Amino acid sequence: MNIDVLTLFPGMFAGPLDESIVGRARALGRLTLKIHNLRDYTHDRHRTVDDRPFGGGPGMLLKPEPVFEAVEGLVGERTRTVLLTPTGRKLTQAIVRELASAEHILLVCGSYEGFDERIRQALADDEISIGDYVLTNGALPAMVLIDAVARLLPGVLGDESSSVDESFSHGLLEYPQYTRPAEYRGMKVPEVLLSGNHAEIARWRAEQARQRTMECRPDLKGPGSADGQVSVDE
Ligand code: 4FV
Repeated sequence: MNIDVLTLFPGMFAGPLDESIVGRARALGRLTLKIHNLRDYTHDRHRTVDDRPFGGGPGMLLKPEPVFEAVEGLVGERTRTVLLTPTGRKLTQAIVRELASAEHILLVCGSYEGFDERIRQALADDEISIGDYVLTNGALPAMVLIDAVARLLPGVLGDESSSVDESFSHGLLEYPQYTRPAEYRGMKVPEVLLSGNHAEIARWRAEQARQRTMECRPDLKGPGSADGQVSVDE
């Protein structure tokens, strides 16, 4: 997958996307990432990218010209142009899976009070928000999206199955997990997990996932079924 990012803060991308799983995805050639500075698409001495809103109001807006020039120079046949903006659809694992199947994604980071509306109308294939809060610019949302997508790319996660049976993959939170030691400061690992009885373990895990989801995230209704039951062999 190829990802291009259009931002006013290219320096913010140095570091978080060079390490760990995203770093490995790039090293493996599963992901190519290019960061573009929006100011490189201006032609005036002050490299102007923003201006005051018509009709008055606080703050500044991203002007259309540099963004149009940049996007039109970066999009291809199969590009999905995504605006990062608080007015976008809320990012979920389902949307991440959707984006992970794209060939080329162009991420356009917001800045100032936001985009001139014509950018949204004419250039956006998609608008995504990472949550209902206001950030200083769209760089962190872009990095969040890149991280979430990169780990779903084939061959990136050591064990593909780890992205199959995790939180939100069945619309449920993940079941509790334990590793050695079997007892720590008097806290014991549930017997069923030491039993080797895989059917029992799967039943326990399904029940725990359901309970935890009902307690912590009742807004998550589980895998499409009305009662939220997870069949053990899933
Ligand atoms: C944001 C979000 C976000 C709004 C004003 C950047 C800021 C400035 N983007 N999910 N939440 N963007 O807060 O995606 O343009």
